[in-house]
Amino acid sequence: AAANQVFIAVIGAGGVGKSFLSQLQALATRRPSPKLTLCYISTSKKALFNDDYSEISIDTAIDSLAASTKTPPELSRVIEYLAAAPAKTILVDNTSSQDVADKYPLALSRGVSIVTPNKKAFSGSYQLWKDIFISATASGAKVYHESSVGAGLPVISTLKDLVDTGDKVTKIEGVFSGTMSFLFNSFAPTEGQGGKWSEEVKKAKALGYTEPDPRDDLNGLDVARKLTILARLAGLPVESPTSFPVQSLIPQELETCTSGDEFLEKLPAFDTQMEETKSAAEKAGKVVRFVGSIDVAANAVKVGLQEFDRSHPIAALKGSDNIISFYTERYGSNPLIVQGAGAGGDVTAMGVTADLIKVISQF
Ligand code: NHO
Repeated sequence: AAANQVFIAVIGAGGVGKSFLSQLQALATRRPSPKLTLCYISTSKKALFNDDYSEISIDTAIDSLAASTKTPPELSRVIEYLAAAPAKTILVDNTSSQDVADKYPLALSRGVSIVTPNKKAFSGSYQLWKDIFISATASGAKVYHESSVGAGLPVISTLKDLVDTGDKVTKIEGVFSGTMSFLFNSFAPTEGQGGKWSEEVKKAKALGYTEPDPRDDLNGLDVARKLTILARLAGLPVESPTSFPVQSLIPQELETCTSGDEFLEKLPAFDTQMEETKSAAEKAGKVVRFVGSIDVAANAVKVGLQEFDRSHPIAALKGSDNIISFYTERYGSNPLIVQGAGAGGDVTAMGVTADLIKVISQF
């Protein structure tokens, strides 16, 4: 096998996937060795690859994919194709697909490393979580998912370092959703009026902050997934993201909408509900924010709205910023805090590209 070459397969070419490709292009130019060879790229509708693994040009990959007449092969066939490549391979999953996530144990057991911002594999069933790490340990293939929490912010790597160096994490809390942060910072700012709830939701989607379906953000599930991932890394065997209390901001009447678009269309009629939540907090001299917490000792995870004084660091966040506080024995009563942009294509792709570099450095 070629020691100076790494094959890369990219599944998913949306907001994050496109940003990742441009970062990959820059990385390949900056670091000519090992040679990073894109050998497969697909969306849910199309695929592009050559049976002899010959290179797909990274800078024109999106256009070539659009022009391709191939439909994506079955995933286990894609994995066999990668496992048979004449050098080490990395699968970059830039989808939010559960089907792709379910195939990680197979890929890892066949020696294919994985880097991904997709939360589904690590926040799905506890069995899948175990299968992933057992398969990776057995084959030596690597799996990194920094961007599954806090986009490119060093959240997962920080937590792993705390745990691996023998610190005891007692509590993790903060704002874990870029979309929710943006929504509340602009809908209920600490100063001034703020915009209409439904208008801000549309903006968050247009800015690439939301999940492919914005309802996954508003129902709290995205935050629940992130907390599931962090809780498991901190040692709690959380069964699933629906096994603890999660507050949804989806109006009951809109729970039956069949598509994200239909939901966005009907949302303005429910703006008054959110206005009421906002003014209730205002009357108490506070602002409302959407937060999550993991109490490790009490084995308790929760997600939902909470009121904060205007001077509180959580109230004062800007844009799509996340803030994550790690309370540990070593850090005492002053938590280790990670803060910054927590959503958007470029910052999410940054975490993916950095993970890719980590994997390559271990080959
Ligand atoms: P898109 O733009 O919808 O792109 C998805 C792509 O996957 C499309 O090309 C689609 O064709 C392809 N696809 C779907 N299913 C497929 C399948 N079975 N086979 C092949 N291709 C398939 O989604 P994004 O925005 O690019 O997101 C991609 C992944 O990154 C998702 O798993 C998402 O959860 C993850 N991610 C995104 C962000 C972000 O900011 N956009 C973040 C983290 C992870 O930190 C960010 C975050 O948590 C955002 C969150 N909404 C928040 O905090 O507000």
